[in-house]
Amino acid sequence: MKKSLPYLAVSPDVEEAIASGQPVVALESTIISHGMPYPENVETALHVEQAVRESGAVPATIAILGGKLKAGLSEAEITHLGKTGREVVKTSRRDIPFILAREISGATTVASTMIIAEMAGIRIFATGGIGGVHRGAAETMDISADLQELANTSVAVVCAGAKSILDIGLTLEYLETHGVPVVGFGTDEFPAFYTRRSGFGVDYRVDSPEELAKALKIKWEAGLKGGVIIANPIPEAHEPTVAPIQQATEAALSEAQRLGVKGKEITPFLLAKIKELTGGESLRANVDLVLNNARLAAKLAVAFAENSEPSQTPKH
Ligand code: PSU
Ligand code: MN
Repeated sequence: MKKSLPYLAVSPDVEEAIASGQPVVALESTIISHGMPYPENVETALHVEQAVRESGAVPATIAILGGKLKAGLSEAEITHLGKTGREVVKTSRRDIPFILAREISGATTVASTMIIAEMAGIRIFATGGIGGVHRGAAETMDISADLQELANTSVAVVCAGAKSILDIGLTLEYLETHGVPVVGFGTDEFPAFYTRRSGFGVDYRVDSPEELAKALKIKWEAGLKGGVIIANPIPEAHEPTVAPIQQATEAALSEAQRLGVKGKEITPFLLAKIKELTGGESLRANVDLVLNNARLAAKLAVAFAENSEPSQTPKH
């Protein structure tokens, strides 16, 4: 299907894959510019792309560059985002028109990556963790725009759950209200990003990409628009010791409060602080879980593409 959306620029390999019904996995770019330090951010982004390829799908890293919504970045573009880091504008739904109009670089969050993926015709997206309802949201009303996007935009997001910097219980309540299914891949428990357990359950446990692909296809075929969260816990072998991560999280939250960090700055601030306080342990876990999510997303994209074969192709 050829798209002629005026601001969308899909790279040739991604375009070709979409046109021929090959599996494609969308990847976000705020994790590159704001989620990890240089050079680990660039190395990770390139490894993630490689992991997607090795698992049989085409990676489409998404960002806004030079007045275009780009799906599929070159190594040079990924390096630019990683080196420029927090100077790149963290771009959610509200920011998109201004970043395009000014023709400056925008790193896409989960929300804006979903928007651009859907425009391009990509249904499967891998990231680290989603934004959510922040602790203290009853006062601050800080609820990530990611949740609203999941309510409306038809893309499945593979993530390692939501970080304990958030209020995980309220995040799950919000998702329930907005009709977003929360699926545990091989787990009954919603994972807490760096760690495998949160104490909260998932709506459905699914144990194979095929079963997941079938449910996604049915959801969208039935006209039920909106996203799906596929929560994929960090592998046991890579899970850091829980207590130091929790201590660092609490300390980072107090520090943010003391300094009055607010709005879109909070998530990047907390990630950087937790990394510092854990001596890099959280970053190592972050890299591992993103790779793990990329592999699952690719397998899911493969199953989804098989399931979605155009009807002229005879089926077994
Ligand atoms: N979670 C992570 N790493 C990240 C982010 C979330 O583990 O880099 C980024 C994602 O891009 C997500 C965004 O969409 O933070 C959420 O920001 P906010 O909380 O301001 O909505
Ligand atoms: Mn926020």
